[in-house]
Amino acid sequence: MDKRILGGLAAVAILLGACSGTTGTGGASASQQGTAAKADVKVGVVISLTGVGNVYGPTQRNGVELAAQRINDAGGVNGAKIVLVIDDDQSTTDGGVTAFRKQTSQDRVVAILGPTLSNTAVAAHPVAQSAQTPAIAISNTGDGIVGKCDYGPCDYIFRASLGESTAIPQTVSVAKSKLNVKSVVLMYAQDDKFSSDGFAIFKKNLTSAGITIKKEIAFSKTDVDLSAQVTAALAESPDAIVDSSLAGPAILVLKEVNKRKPGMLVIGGNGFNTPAIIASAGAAAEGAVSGAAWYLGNPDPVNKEFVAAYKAKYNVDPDQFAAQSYSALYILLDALKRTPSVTSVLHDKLRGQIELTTGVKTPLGEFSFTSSHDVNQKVYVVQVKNGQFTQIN
Ligand code: 1QQ
Repeated sequence: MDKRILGGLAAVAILLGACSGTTGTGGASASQQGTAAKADVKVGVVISLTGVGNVYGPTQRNGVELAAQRINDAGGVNGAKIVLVIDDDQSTTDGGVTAFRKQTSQDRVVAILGPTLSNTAVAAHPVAQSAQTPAIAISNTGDGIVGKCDYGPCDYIFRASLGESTAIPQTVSVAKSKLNVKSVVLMYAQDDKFSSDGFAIFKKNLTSAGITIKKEIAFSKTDVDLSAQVTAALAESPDAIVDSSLAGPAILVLKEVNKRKPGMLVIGGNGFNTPAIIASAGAAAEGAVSGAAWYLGNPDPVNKEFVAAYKAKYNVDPDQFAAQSYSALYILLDALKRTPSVTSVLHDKLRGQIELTTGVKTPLGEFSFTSSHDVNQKVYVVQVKNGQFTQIN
């Protein structure tokens, strides 16, 4: 056995002692045995604090830090403190891979929450998979994130974020039945996995709903001017414009549409579910529709309590991304508490316990995973009304 593996097993043994409350053996030093303070439980968080995803990462950090604080105040993981290791994935595949490598091999975290974008996840998750470290996707809504993954086995990967293949059919159904949409122009960023997956899912569902797609218009996630594309879309006189993109392009589309045809319905995907859209596009965001995993006004007591705690700490309302990262740490906590004291590899046992998650109370609702490690939850179709995401389904 090489030194790295031995070192890793020693760390695992210390951690198992810490998690289970039993006396450590083997690699545990005297100070970590008996009644001495339990070793910290390191949890990795890899999120977009810079780059095109930087409207999502900062509230993810707020959400997970609030959860860690509250969990530790309530006794942590059976008495052991959770310590977050937060790294910026820079919204890039390289940034995500680097952060996942660091956290699995250097920090030796028990699990990783993240990365922020689907585009990054399909590059970074294989790192967690080969290190046999569970990863929970907190905002990856594209296809192939869990279950069947293009890169090979992904049985260490879980998803606590509502996928577009579940959300978009509901959005399309509301567009047809409540908003009377009969024709659309479908716009999308072709160089971002989330955006192009969303495009394909919208296309399939619009077609099967009998809604005419008058034109498809591709652009780049880094475009800074979409006036020509929006002009071309409006020339088709559709009932609505569908835009599958991250927040940056979505804000451009909303502003251009509002300039040329105020009141025109714009429908989007998860990229729209940030208040940054409303803050940046202002009145141009009014009426925008998207499928969401969460909304602020959900009167469920667990959600109300979360919203109040978040507001007390940060002096601003949470968003869906904060709710998802907060929920994911509680889901992980539940599994960590149940991870038994054993002498085999902790990560494997932890993965098994994450699979058994059931009825964890979170702001997303009572949480469990499907057999393919996907989220099992309600879809909220929301519309921006008076500057607030309001449920319309
Ligand atoms: C993804 C997303 C983004 C829009 C938000 C983080 O859902 O990349 O999958």
